[in-house]
Amino acid sequence: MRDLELFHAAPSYYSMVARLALTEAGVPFISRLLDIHVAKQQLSPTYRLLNPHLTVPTLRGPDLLLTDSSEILAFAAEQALHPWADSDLAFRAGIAEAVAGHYALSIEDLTFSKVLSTRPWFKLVVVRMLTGINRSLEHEEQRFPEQATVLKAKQEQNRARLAVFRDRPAAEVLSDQRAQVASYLASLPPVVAGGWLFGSRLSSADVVLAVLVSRLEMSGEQGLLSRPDLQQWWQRYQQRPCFVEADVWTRFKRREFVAALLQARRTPIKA
Ligand SMILES: N[C@@H](CCC(=O)N[C@@H](CS)C(=O)NCC(=O)O)C(=O)O
Repeated sequence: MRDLELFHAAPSYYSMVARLALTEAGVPFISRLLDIHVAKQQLSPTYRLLNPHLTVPTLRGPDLLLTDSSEILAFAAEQALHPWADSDLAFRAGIAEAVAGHYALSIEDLTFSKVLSTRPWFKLVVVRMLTGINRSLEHEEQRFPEQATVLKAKQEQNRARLAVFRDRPAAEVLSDQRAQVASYLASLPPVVAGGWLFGSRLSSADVVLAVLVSRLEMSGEQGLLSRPDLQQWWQRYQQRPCFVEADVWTRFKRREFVAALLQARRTPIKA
């Protein structure tokens, strides 16, 4: 497989899933950074043609276009140089369930409600930002009527975000998210010492769990990882060279955040 390009953002959760999955699978990719926070390159006309969800990550190859991290994860599992537990029929259903359970969580609600519950002034910033984005998406609809469907869908997504972050108390959203994460973690299979979630080989479920636990740690919510077997699993996962190589954030890295934004702006997206 040659010349795969990964469009991603350094601090983005689902970009980390894609980076970790591809790195663990030994699938090389060319990094194409996007500034999704300030310049909002994910909303640009060029990127809209690439990924109709207007989100990162996207994986593009000569005969390949994957526009969701779950697709990139499945692709990595198929391509893995050293087969993952996903290739074992006995584990397939369990892994699929663990991965689907992870995707049913709202990482954005968890992250933002945590930030808003500790820094209430941030609410105004989020509300203004989402309202401003929707105004410019409406404007874009006039300029690019052929892209109206994707532009309308994004506005709808932002309205749903406003309904959570503007209209619901952050503490209540956070408490819901904590309960959901706790019940997800409780549903995972017991980890045998020295092994991974599904036996002695890594799986897609380990990849998403590693990114989830990293986000819990970054949000100061690592207390949710109360199971001793999962705590040991986490200690071991962090030792994996791929975890470091994939740049999975367990804390907010301010300098890297700015450096990635600058790099993204220097390298515009090519259709
Ligand atoms: N289901 C998608 C979710 C991707 C997603 O929400 N990405 C976030 C960053 S972690 C994003 O691009 N946000 C920018 C936006 O929504 O405008 C996936 O798994 O790839």
